Amino acid sequence: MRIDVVTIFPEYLAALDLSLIGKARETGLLQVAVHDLREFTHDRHRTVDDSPAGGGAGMVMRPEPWGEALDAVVTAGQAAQQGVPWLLVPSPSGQVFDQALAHRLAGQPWLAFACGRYEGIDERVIEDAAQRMPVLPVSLGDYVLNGGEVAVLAIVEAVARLLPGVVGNADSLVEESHEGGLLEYPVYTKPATWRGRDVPAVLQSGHHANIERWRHAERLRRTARRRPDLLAQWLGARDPEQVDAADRAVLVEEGWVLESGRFQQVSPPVAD
Ligand code: JFT
Repeated sequence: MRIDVVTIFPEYLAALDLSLIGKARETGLLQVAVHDLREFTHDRHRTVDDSPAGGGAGMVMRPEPWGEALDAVVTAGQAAQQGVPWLLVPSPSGQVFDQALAHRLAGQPWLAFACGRYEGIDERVIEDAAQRMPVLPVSLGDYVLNGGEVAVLAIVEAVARLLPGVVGNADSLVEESHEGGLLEYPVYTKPATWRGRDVPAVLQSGHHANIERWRHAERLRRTARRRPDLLAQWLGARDPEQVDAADRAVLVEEGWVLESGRFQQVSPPVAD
């Protein structure tokens, strides 16, 4: 996969040299090129911003450097790739990035990212790019960042680890994909007792069926406590009769009961 990133803070993307992503780049599974937007300015101050049309607070990124930068990315990439990249534009107003989108992106040969700052990028840049390539405005989540760079780091990491050969242990990905819709179970390692706290006895029993049952129950418990939105989705995908007695017991412990054919939360979950 090829990834191009345009930013006014290329040093911010230095983290992509490290760890699994750095390794994937060394082995050629991933090609990453980071471009400094200011290289596409022509004035002595290398200006990338100007005041907002119509007035208002802050500054907006001017379209001309963006137009030239994205033209250069497409032209340079086309030597090696056929076609055009998908252009991802981090934005507080984008579709929220999730694992399903990570999987779709992992199936693409070429991604480009336009990292803005200030109040955002002149909208005509997005409209113009969309005439030549698929453009996806994406948000990392419902909180406020100062620009797109952190979103790019997160998205590139989420996508790269799905590429065959990038995550060393293929079992990790298989395990994650199964039992979709619930949070992860808690994990422990040695020593068996630490500061008076024991690793749960079942995990030391060697009884694999009991371990699987316990882990599933803990996933359900955590999801009920921390993510009632995910639990509602998980329950929505099953008939109440498909929820077995052990799962029902966990749900009741966490304040969910079967009432008029539906599981409902009856008491707020206790703090964890
Ligand atoms: C914030 C952002 C994401 C994501 C891109 C650009 C400028 C600053 C800003 C903040 C609030 C309102 C502009 C960005 C994000 C997220 C992404 C930009 N800003 N307007 N904030 N929060 N989850 N992705 Cl360009």
